[in-house]
Amino acid sequence: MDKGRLSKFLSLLLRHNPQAANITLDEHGWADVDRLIAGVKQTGRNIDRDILEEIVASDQKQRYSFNEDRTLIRANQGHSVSVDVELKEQKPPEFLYHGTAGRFLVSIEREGLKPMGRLYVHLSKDIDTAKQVGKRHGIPVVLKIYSGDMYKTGYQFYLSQNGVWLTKNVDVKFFEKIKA
Ligand code: HQG
Repeated sequence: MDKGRLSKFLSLLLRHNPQAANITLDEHGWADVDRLIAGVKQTGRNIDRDILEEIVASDQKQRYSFNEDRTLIRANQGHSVSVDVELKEQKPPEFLYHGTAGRFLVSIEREGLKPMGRLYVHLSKDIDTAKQVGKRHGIPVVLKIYSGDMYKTGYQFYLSQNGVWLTKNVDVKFFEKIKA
């Protein structure tokens, strides 16, 4: 199996559905590496410690981390299951960006940005990254987020291990659609 597909399966297990390989995540989102490897093997996929290490090291978005002694692994962000990955609360830059698809705009302009299936709304620090995120859903649209103003009014922001900005929701008054 190619590493891209195996990495997608890891995302599924470590963010959304650990049961798919019969494993569990602890309250901080960690899975036991040996159990993960055994569980993935049981699904008929080819994996071992070296393959796993390579996927983690070469992942373009640095989606996964090991703990210090490399016995545990977790996804850095993107979860739908309720885990606390010990995100650091941080003051955001004045502006952040959210990439979405044109077909969601009517709803977003009515309700604001919501986490939908995940625990947080995902925001990017630059327009290009946001555009790539939006493309995953259709014709990309980029929203400029007034994160500085949000922060001043008490919204909390978190920066994940791999550079994704997260917040619980974004009210309609804190974004505008931009040409990207
Ligand atoms: C949209 C990838 C209707 C939202 C990326 C988005 C990211 C609404 C979609 C990470 C809405 C949710 C997350 C509302 C928000 N009405 N639609 N009120 N509020 N939406 O995939 O941000 O490759 O859960 O705009 O790089 O696209 O997985 O979130 O289009 O960081 O590591 O609902 O996933 O990383 O879609 O992507 P998603 P996302 P990975």
